[in-house]
Amino acid sequence: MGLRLIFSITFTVCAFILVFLPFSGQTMSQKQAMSQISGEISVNNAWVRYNPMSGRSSAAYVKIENLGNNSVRLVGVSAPHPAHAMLHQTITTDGISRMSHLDSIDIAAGTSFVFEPRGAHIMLMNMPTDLEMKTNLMLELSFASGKKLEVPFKLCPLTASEIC
Ligand SMILES: [Cu+2]
Repeated sequence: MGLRLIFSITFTVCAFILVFLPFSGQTMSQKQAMSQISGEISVNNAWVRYNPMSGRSSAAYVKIENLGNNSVRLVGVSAPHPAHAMLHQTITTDGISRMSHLDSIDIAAGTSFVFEPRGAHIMLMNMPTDLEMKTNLMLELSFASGKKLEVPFKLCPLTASEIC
């Protein structure tokens, strides 16, 4: 009886390790691949809702985390030629959404700012129409301190509501 119980516990533990370890390992490496840390700034989930159709405008989203003790100010984003990028906010009043330009974004110490669909976004204009899906678009984030951070943004389809 006692031996059976020990065997059963051992089996359960082994099964648990076999079943869950590969998955937790995979999740960790995926998270690491998506996260980029430079000094006090951590960047996660950088992606573009890529619109290769007419108009050539797309939007980029990212989470920027300030791990430091001082506030940081994002003052601009630049995109590779011929595209150009702007900081935008979507404001919905009485059911009507419109976009407004943001000059800068302050991120207080220990907090994060999230660019996401229906909220703040990095507006991309004059985008090339022939980019390969799931490749990366390199955007450069500029901060008031003079720091510049080059970040790979994954190209995702128009239907995506989060990183693909
Ligand atoms: Cu916009």
